[in-house]
Amino acid sequence: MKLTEKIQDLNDAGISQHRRKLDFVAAGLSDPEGIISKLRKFQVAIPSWALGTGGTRFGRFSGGGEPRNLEEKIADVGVLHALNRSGGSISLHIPWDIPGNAEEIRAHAASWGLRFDAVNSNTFQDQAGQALSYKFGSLHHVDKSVREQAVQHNIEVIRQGERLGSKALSVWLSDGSNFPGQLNFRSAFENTLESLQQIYAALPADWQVWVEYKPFEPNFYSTTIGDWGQSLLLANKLGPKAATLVDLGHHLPNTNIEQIVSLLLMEGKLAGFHFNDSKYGDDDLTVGCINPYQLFLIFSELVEGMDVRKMDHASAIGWMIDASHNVKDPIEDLLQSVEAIKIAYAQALLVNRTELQAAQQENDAVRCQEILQDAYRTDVRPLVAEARLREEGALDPVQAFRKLGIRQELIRDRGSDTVATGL
Ligand SMILES: [Mn+2]
Repeated sequence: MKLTEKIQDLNDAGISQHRRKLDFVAAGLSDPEGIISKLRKFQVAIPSWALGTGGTRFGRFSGGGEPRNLEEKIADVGVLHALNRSGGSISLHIPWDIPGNAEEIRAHAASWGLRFDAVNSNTFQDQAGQALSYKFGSLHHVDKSVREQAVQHNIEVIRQGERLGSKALSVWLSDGSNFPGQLNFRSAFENTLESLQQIYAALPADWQVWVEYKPFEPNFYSTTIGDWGQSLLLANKLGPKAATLVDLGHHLPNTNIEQIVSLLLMEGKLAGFHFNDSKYGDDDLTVGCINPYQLFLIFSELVEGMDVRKMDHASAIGWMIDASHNVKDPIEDLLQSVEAIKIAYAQALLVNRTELQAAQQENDAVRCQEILQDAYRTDVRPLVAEARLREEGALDPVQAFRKLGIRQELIRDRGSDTVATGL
């Protein structure tokens, strides 16, 4: 029996209870069908590097059945997408993933209903056979020949991405310094800009470059693209095909990320998102596991800002997960992350914008909070489930993954001691 048929069989058992919950929630909403139809279209890209059990710098404990190559990573995303119908694309990291025959890889992905999202370059570690080292950075390096090597790598990633049907290059640099005085900040920035300009010049007409920022780690004194201001400065100097990528974990504690999002949208410079959650730093925890209210507030700004600019929620911005952890089954973790994103999105769609605007005009802070929290405290899970059911996904994706014994099957096929590449 095919996976989709097995999923439908499982759904039958819970369908009447689901209908009762849905009817109850829908009765209190003005346009439940409008929300369901938006949820059906909303897709989140799955990173190839999150399909194996993650590690820490202290160790790594494999759960077994991990993908051994790109084809198996694609198959894992395919299973996830069959279950939740919301993970319809995959984001590759090069050279962790080297697409051999691009035509075959593309066809393989298409057979699972998947396409390729942004491709990610990697100049934060040295690769075997590489002529020059990135020990002291890449695009910002004091030595022009190191910068040139890093530029060439990024251009090669664009070429690989073109063959796969991607439309964006995502650049995250670990470039920075560990000690005061180690680096001339201005030269580092200017070198980075010049390098990015060369990469920008190699972009195909319909491509974008997404510039990611991060305040610290692996460098602990300065990071050359350390915050959204530095990223936006670069994106503005580069031109219309460059924009800022926001990774939720790449902020100092308690940063008001929703405000950053609002202003980047205003400037037309929000490229997309790397979703995860964190308590202390770049923890890469499951989306929504620590601070779901913050996630809702971010989505509330996203929906408001995109609606003002008449942007299509599903396609105008790159939605991606960037998380990895060391104790959960990677597929279950990703299913939880996608679910958290869709819940926050649905809640944000419920915010009564007209009333909020009126309350803001009247400086009625109490009313503003009531309006936001009224949306946040609505149980939208039946709407998310209904959207998934109409796309022939599972009523409860994590339960279906377990009941169908998918991990056990993968361990049988791939072995219990496989280690996914790239982590
Ligand atoms: Mn990221």
